[in-house]
Amino acid sequence: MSGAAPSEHARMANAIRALAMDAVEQAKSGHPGLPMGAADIATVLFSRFLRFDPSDPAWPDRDRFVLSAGHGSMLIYATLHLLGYERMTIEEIKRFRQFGSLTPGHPEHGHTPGVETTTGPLGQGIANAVGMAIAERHLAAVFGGGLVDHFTYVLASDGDLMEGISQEAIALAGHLKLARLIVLFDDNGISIDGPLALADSVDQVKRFEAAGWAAARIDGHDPDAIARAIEKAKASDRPSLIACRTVIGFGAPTKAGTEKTHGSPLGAEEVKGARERLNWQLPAFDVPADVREAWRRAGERGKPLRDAWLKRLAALAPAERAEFERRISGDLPRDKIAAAVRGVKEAALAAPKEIATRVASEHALEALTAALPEMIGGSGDLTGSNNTKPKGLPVLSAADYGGRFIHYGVREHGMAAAMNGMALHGGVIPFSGTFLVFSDYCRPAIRLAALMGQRVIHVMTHDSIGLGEDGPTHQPVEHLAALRAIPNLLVFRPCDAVETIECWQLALEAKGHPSVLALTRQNLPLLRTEPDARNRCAAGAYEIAPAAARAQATLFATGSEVAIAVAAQKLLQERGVPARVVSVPCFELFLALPHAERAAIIGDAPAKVAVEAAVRQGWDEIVGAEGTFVGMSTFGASAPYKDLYRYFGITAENVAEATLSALSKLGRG
Ligand SMILES: Cc1ncc(C[n+]2csc(CCOP(=O)(O)OP(=O)(O)O)c2C)c(N)n1
Repeated sequence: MSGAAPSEHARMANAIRALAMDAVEQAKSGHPGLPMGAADIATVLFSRFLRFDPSDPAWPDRDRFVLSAGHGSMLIYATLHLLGYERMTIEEIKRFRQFGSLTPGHPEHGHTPGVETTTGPLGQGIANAVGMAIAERHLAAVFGGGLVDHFTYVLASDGDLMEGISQEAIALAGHLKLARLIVLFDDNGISIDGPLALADSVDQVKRFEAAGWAAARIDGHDPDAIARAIEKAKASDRPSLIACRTVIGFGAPTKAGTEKTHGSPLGAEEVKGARERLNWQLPAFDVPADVREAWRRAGERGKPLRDAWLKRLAALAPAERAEFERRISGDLPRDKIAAAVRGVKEAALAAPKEIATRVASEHALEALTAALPEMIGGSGDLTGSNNTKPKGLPVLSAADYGGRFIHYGVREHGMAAAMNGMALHGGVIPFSGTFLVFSDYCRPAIRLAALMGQRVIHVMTHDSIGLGEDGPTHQPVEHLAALRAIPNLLVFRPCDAVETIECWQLALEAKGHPSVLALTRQNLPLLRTEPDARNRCAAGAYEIAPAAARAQATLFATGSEVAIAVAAQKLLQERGVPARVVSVPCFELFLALPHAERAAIIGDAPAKVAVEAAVRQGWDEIVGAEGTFVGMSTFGASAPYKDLYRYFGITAENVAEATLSALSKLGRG
């Protein structure tokens, strides 16, 4: 691979530096230090190694580049502009950080063509990249190296590597021997507070080596050293760290090498001085023709590679090609899903049993993973508890990337972020498991999945005090409310085996949404005993048990509490009070219904009572501020679960009493 002549390289890198300084100056906010310091790394990577084609930013076999230090976003915007990504015009660079521009503060996936993922919260990007590298190896195993054969590169900062999530990601990548993952560490020894030495003294090279990586230390301003290190990393049989020693704010006359360049404009004087030092005596946003030409050539390197790839795709047998294209598009084989759902429902009805919804989920997964080869499961070391490994699903390992179940280890945050990376890569639908209470450990990644509209499916079992003896550290009470607070996330809590398969279907079909399936440890009766081809959960809420006569009360419940509400309905009927029961498997779908449909489901019975073994927050939207709530207001306790339900008053008797008392307050008792 022939490198650019040093002077050309320097001018190409300086173009990134100048655009970054100018854009931050114009926006009066942003981070010039990282783009200026890492410009040499980006120039070598993008002009000599990275495989991409600006005319088709989504080409499936492109190399992935994740700017894990997302605050340095001007690095990627400047680079995309120089490479000729059509929509990344100089006007967009000038509109850095302005509303509606393609150049937001931190690059979000789906916003800017050529940007693979958002990485605002440090550490997420490197963990996303692990998921991308997993997806790449898996699809290569399934479809062959002729179709899938690319690298995943990451530019990570000190902050990324200080975050705990990076340890989970690094350990997983080392274990899985993801040799096509190459992390370029912007080793500038500076973070916001000042020198890194204030807070950190880790030897990153040793740390990565300990996790099974190849690791090297180089001068991050020496293009040949960078190129040699990347070449070596590409040939390694392990993932690689290249610690590139750089100077933050390279070129700034008085501020380079200090935290002053990290996150604020350099100021007119400093920019002027930097232009002199870099020998870049041009007006703001100006790039000379020869430098533009060199970058344009770099941008054209990928076209023949993509053309050759398209030929290989075209030469495939039609069925294989169609399947590859379907999987990359993320479209589901609707008829296969429908048949799987039908089969699971019929089996549940044919032999009604009391089973936990986590077990019902395993039954659902047996059928769904058979129908959808793109589903890749996993668990954070709770496989037997989460029931996310249906029989026969082979393990994905360093020895067999074609497997479809990942033992993520006790690394919930890294798992959730890797799942985001897998979804972002495309061609796979990741699902995985942990306990609902540990959704807190996944939350930053779930939030980003929601922000980026990625279809990842989290099976979260042991979803209430119903888990019993493990006690309050393991018993979620506020988690449903906290998850429901995340925009664009679907939180499902099915009440029986039929609702469980329906919720699975909805989660899979929700292409632009992540989902959480909150499932029980304890057994529940089958409540949906009538054959029904409809997916009733699709409305988010529906009447599961009508009143015997004009309803005096509506009992709303989710998951394990629906059976309790149905038992309360009987008690109320015995007391001459007809009540209806509405199951609410998904708030978000319900609240998205048109007002009239929602009002019809809520109904006009005078008493509205919600039952959920969790805190009340969120329920007022359904039962109103004056409505009644039977649930939790404290942490749980350690005891057999039936004792806990009795102790906390989440029983049919108590629901019936609460309903009668609500009616009497309304003057109807
Ligand atoms: C999870 C998280 N915590 C805090 C921040 C705020 N933040 C942005 S950059 C940064 C650290 C900057 O140091 P470094 O990562 O070395 O970047 P550099 O100064 O080299 O640009 C911090 C704390 C963040 N973006 N994400």
